[in-house]
This record gives sequence, C-alpha cells and structure tokens, in this order.
Amino acid sequence: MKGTVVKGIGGFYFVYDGDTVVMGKARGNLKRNKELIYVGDIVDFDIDKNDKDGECVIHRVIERKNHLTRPPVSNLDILVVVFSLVQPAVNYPVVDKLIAGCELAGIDPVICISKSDLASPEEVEKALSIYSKIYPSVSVNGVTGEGISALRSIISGKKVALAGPSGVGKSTITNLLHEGEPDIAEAEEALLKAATGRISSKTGRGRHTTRHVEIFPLSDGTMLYDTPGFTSLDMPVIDPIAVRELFPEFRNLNSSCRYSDCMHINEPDCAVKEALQQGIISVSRYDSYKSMTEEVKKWQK
Ligand SMILES: Nc1nc2c(ncn2[C@@H]2O[C@H](COP(=O)(O)OP(=O)(O)OP(=O)(O)O)[C@@H](O)[C@H]2O)c(=O)[nH]1
Ligand SMILES: [Mg+2]
Ligand SMILES: [Zn+2]
Repeated sequence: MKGTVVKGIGGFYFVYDGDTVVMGKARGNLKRNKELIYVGDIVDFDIDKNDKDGECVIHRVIERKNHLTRPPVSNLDILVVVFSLVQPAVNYPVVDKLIAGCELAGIDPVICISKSDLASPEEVEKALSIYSKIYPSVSVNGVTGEGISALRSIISGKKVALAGPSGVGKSTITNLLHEGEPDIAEAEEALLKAATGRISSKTGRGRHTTRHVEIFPLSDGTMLYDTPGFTSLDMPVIDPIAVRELFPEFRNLNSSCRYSDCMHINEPDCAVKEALQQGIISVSRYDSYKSMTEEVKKWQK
C-alpha cells in the first residue's frame, strides 16, 4: 500500500493513505542503509497488526520530487516563507536564504508577512513591495484571520509547508487554515499512546514551540506541513556564480551585463547594479545576494 508520511516521532512514523492514519516503523533495510525518511515522503507500507513496533512496516521510499533539509520535508509544491516584521523582528538575509533554498530545490516560494496587527499598514505594504513583483505575497493577521482566505486560495490543493523563524505564527496560521476540518491528530495520539504510553507535545497546538514537522491534510486536497522554526540557516554548498540564478529578478538581467560571468558586485557595466540604482531591484534583496555569495565563497577555500 502507498501512503504519505505525515509525522515522525521517536523512530515511529505516521502514514496517511488519504483516509486513515497508521503508525509503524521503517523496515531493517531502510535503517541499515541509514536512509532517512522525511515527512512528506510517499512510502510503500504493509499492515501488520501484530508487530510489536506498531501496525505498519515501511518498505520503501518512493523517489522524491524534491526535499529540503531545513526544514526536513519532501515533495513540496509550495513553501510559504512566513515572517513577521516585529515580535520577532524580520531578518531579511534569513528570509532570502530560505527563498534561495526553494529556488535551488525547485519549490515555488510564497511570501507571507505574519502578525500584520503589530506593524503599521505602511510598514506591511513596504515589506510586501520587496517581494510582490517576484513571488505571490500576502499578509496575514493571526488574531483576526485577515489574509487567511487569500493564502488559502494560493495554496489550495497543493503540498505546502509553512516555514520561517520561531514564533512568527506558523502554527497559528496552520490552525486557522485547518479550522473545521477533520482532524487526524486524535487518531495519531491514540496510536502513539497505545504503542508507547506517551502522548506527544501537540496538546494545545499553536501555544507551544513546534518540535516536529507535521502534515495536516485538508478536505480540498491541500497537504499542509507545519514545521519547527529556526533562527539561522546555512547556504548549501554551491558555486558562487550559481547564486545569481537563485534570484529571479536578476535572471533576465544576467545577459545584459558586460561580462557574461558578472557577479554583479565589482564589475563595470553591470545591469543588476543599474537596476539597483533605479530602484528596480530592492536594496535588501541585493544585500542578501551579496552576503550569500560571500558565504558560499568561504567553503571554496
Ligand atoms: N499579535 C499577534 N500575535 C500572534 C499572531 N499570530 C500568532 N501570534 C502569537 O505569536 C506566538 C507564536 O505563535 P506560533 O503560531 O506558535 O508561532 P510559530 O511560528 O508556530 O512558532 P514555532 O513553532 O516556535 O516556530 C503565539 O503566542 C501566538 O498567539 C498575530 O497575527 N498577531
Ligand atoms: Mg509552531
Ligand atoms: Zn552584473
């Protein structure tokens, strides 16, 4: 049988087949090869109600469409990059690194500015304007639910993860999107408790820091992944020149620079720097670009 891994906890995996959720472990061959199972993986599994390690055994991970290591998820269509302007304050280099990671993995980024109640409308507009010409961009207020329906229509039917710094409101947004939907969480709790006597940390979801990636299937077919927050991100090991390709707003300018291998930093007749001066490329995006090229250069030494 085939299903999606919707959660992993202490060596147990929860597998959802579109109808019910079962819990079990990876077969020995997967463990021996130290093959990781990501939340989002589509797996082959068998039911064995008598197995001491839960009621299913995972045999094989079906080839992934894509995966990220931070957060550790696979098979995404969209990654919603969630960040607030205050509480916590926005860190644009981290936001842009997360976006670059999506570009590299072939996942469509969507920008979501959270906690819009804590900033002025002007500040929110200004932050949105950095991204809205490049990516679908929305702002949401987790207290009133404003902006949730706009986000819902962008992600409907897709495999979508919410990712971003700790405390920006990812789980709050997850709860708003999941409101009124059938909940597989209770079934998961019961399975975990039966097997281990434990209950997971999910009781009171949204009020605690998220510790595990978890998928919430919605009735319109959306697979919504809530992920733990982070404070920093490392760049993947790539060639410095390849960083240019991770910025869509540079792509059609790359060929207009005097040098085809222009890094858009010190070279003369650089179309990207011209666009920066004209305000077509935003200063914060360009600064992120420069710091990312510096970071990947360090690893070349
Ligand atoms: N004022 C305000 N507070 C919010 C909003 N959204 C969430 N919060 C609060 O911010 C805190 C963190 O929210 P969470 O949803 O747990 O944040 P998270 O991104 O899931 O955090 P991690 O799981 O640690 O990564 C909670 O106390 C929420 O009640 C919002 O739109 N406005
Ligand atoms: Mg959370
Ligand atoms: Zn250039």
